[in-house]
Amino acid sequence: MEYPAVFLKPEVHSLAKKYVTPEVFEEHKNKKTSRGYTLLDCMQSGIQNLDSDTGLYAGDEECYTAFGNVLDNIVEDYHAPYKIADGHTPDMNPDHLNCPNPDPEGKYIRSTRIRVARNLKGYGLAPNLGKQERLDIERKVVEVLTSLTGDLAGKYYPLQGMDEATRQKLVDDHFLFKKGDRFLESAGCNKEWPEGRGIYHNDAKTFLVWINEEDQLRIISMEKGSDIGSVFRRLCKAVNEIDAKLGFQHSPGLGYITSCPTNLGTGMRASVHVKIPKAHAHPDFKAICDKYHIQPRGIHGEHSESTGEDAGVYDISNRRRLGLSEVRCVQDMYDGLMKLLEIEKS
Ligand code: ADP
Ligand code: DAR
Repeated sequence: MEYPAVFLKPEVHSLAKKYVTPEVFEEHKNKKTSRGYTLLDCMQSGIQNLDSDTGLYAGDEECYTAFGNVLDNIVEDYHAPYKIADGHTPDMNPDHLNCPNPDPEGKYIRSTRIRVARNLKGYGLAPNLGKQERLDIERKVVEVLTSLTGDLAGKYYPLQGMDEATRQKLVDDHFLFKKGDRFLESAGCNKEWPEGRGIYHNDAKTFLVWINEEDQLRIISMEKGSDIGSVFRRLCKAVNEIDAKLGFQHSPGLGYITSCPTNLGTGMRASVHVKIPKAHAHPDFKAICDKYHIQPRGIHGEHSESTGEDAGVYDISNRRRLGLSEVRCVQDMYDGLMKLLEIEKS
């Protein structure tokens, strides 16, 4: 196995390139996890997508410790200033949240969504799952979800056999994932698509679970408007019930294990879709997002732009997910959002 020559190109700026130098690659290139995954396997997305920021997906939880401190370096770079030795502390108690509704009149915020990523113990991660494993995961998770009651009660809709109009409407209405993007494609997450993939949701579509996209589970709470407390309370209730019935990959230093290092820890992304054209145009917009650990996106999923009638509406979410609790993740989003709304209004 040879060091990927594309990494020598100046336009490649990924964390994989930064920390997998030719010397580091030589040291670890022949190592394999017990599921047979190599460092080169992990780097495929960053090799095939030169614009990657991270450029690496773990094929199983051993990847995080099998290649020396390569992944530790990537994790501690993205989630700075967290140090893995410090240990990750969770907090999913909604009473600890201090997020009064920021826009009760609905002048700016269209909708709120908070999601966490989870992966079952005893399986690989999305880039390195066999077809039968994916089907087993789907069966086990659906069995637990369809036992939920109250406002979490709902139905599972497999992608296999879903008519195209229904699928597209779910995607357009921001409920369902698109077929994995080019980064996930190169990482190997889209094998045997769409078998073993699907979406569970309640009638109101305020509680949803994606199965076998980038992670085995994405547990989602969302609703129109900006009642962040309500969205977080629903998510905490659902996660506590699901965590009690399924065992998830987890470690003291990395928290919940995910395929992408950026999602480790809480696996949580708390977002609002908010109309802030003036704040976005402000010369300090990027500096303010960096200061408040905010990641701006378009509103049609990662790597999308907000155009046409959605121009000026952005997906604003917390960037950090590891080394701070779930309550803090939501507070990060909230504090950054309040600053951006202050600028928008001024
Ligand atoms: P994630 O990493 O959480 O999967 P993506 O950016 O890929 O995030 O978005 C997944 C889907 O969730 C997309 O359809 C996106 O439009 C939708 N979405 C994300 N945040 C919100 C929000 N606050 N309100 C409504 N839809 C949202
Ligand atoms: N664009 C890829 C993905 C990084 C974070 N997003 C995830 N995991 N969906 C990159 O390596 O930059």
